[in-house]
Amino acid sequence: MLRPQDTSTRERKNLNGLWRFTLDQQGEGRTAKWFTGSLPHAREMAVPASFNDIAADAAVRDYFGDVWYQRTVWVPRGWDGRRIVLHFESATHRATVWVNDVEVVSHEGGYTPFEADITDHVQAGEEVRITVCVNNTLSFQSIPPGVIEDTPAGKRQRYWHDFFNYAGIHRTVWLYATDPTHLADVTVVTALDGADGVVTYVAEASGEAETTVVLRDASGVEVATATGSEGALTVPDVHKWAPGDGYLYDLEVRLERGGAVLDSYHQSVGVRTVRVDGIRFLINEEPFSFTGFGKHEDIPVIGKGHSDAFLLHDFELLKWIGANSFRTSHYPYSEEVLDYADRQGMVLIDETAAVGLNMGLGGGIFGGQGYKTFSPETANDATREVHAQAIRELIARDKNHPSVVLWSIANEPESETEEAEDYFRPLFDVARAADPTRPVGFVNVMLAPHGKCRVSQFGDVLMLNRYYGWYTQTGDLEAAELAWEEELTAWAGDGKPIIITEYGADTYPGLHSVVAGNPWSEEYQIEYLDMNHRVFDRIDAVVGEQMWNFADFTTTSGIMRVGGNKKGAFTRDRQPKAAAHALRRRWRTDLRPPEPFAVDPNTNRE
Ligand code: BDP
Repeated sequence: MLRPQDTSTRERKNLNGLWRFTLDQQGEGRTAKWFTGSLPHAREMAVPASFNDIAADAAVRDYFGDVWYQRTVWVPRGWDGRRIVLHFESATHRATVWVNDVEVVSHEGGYTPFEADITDHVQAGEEVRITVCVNNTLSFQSIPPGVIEDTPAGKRQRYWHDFFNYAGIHRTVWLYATDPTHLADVTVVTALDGADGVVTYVAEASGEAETTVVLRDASGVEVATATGSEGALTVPDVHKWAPGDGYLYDLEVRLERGGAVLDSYHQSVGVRTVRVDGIRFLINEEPFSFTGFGKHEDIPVIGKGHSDAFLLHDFELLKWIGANSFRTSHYPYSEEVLDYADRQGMVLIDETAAVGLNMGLGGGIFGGQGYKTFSPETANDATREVHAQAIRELIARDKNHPSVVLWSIANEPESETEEAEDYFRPLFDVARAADPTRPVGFVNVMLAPHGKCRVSQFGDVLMLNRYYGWYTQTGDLEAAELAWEEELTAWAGDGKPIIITEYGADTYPGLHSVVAGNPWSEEYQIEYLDMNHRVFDRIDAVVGEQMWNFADFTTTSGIMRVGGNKKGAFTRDRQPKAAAHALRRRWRTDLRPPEPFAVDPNTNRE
């Protein structure tokens, strides 16, 4: 599926704005066919946005089940004879769409795009009604998983991931038009050959036509051309895409018939290579060391709705602090984020929404979960198929982004059991079949330490989340340092690159402590980070540190959380905690004072 764009042959109409909206508390909308007319009891709702925090109403915020969105749109008069497509960049966690009375598409998974060819159901120059039933209920067969429990107070949605289950239409909705003969997909893979770049492309078309490709550099100068639906282009003396240098070429792919251009699509291309070599992670054959964060899409009022302003501001802060990378924890982010990361030379670990597949977490002294993670009744073969599809859709969507250097197929799943090994083995194959060019891994949890984890054997890279000094050895950083170094040394023995994908301490902004070892204080967050950094610096296999989290974020409420997760280097409204300045001093090599001259006490005496 191609991302909608305006070109000489394509035209888009943005459907964002205020839609009619209603909760379907009785679950009656489908049987009552709400799509056949104006939605009952509708209020207005912003698109894109999570619906949860818009209303000042707990019944809306904590709602699970079907919600309905509806609007009308005029199909442009000039689109007669064109192929007309309705495209959703995402709807969380699943949706069914009707155009007038006709169901046109259903999609499972809250963070990847889907679309429907609606040519047969609309007329150019006429108005149509679009109705979307979005459902945010989590089950053991959804990614991420959850469960609805019957309690004396009624049904409750429960899930095992540590962020609020925001839902709705989170990203842009498009109506777009192409020629009936159109490009259906474009794939590019890049390589380096000495000073030259090689861009291999495959273009899929919907019908018979000649394919021509033109590669232009960033100033628009043509550097290579080819014909045919697949081929390779050589870029003499290539300007590589590299961390901090988001140089992009533009590949125009054209479908032509009898001299007429039927379709033209522009695919940006960053020429770079990625490879794991022993304990090193190589970008363009040079060792790369990740600095940065696990992030969230989480913004006041709009929740997981995409915001261009926050996108730009977050990247400014990432640059300010010296982050060269982040992980799209714990789901595929908006495509705007990926495009911008490409242009900014930001390096991404791209993650599926498989988070919370671990009943061992959240149990402990607060009561067991009462579920087994993997069993015929819980996460089972059907779950794995949904998970496999989530991996395929992530890779299909993001395969052409040079910023993406590593796929993360899950965050902190159960990985110490035989069932986990059986569940995950084929999923690594799914990822590698979908993209043979990038390393694949998953993020390991503290409950499956070295020697116990049975899934890390499948990864090209080890990604570890550890909270020594926070969830264990709380406040005792000396003990934490010893335990952490011991475990990390064992992992280093596996001979793979290690990226610390989470390490962090909840910190209440403004809480201070003059004595060391005082959790929740701004000082403790810095002491905690310093301890971690000492350990990382002693282990050669550690090629990355991504602190948890970039900013404070919203979670379900509970005694472990104070108005959300407070492990941010920045507050939720993006003000720096003291730790942000400390990270900046470590990561911004350009701000470090020059090393003092080594003075030989014997020769330098006056
Ligand atoms: C890890 C999870 C992350 C949590 C974090 C925490 O990967 O989603 O928010 O710990 O506890 O378990 O802060």
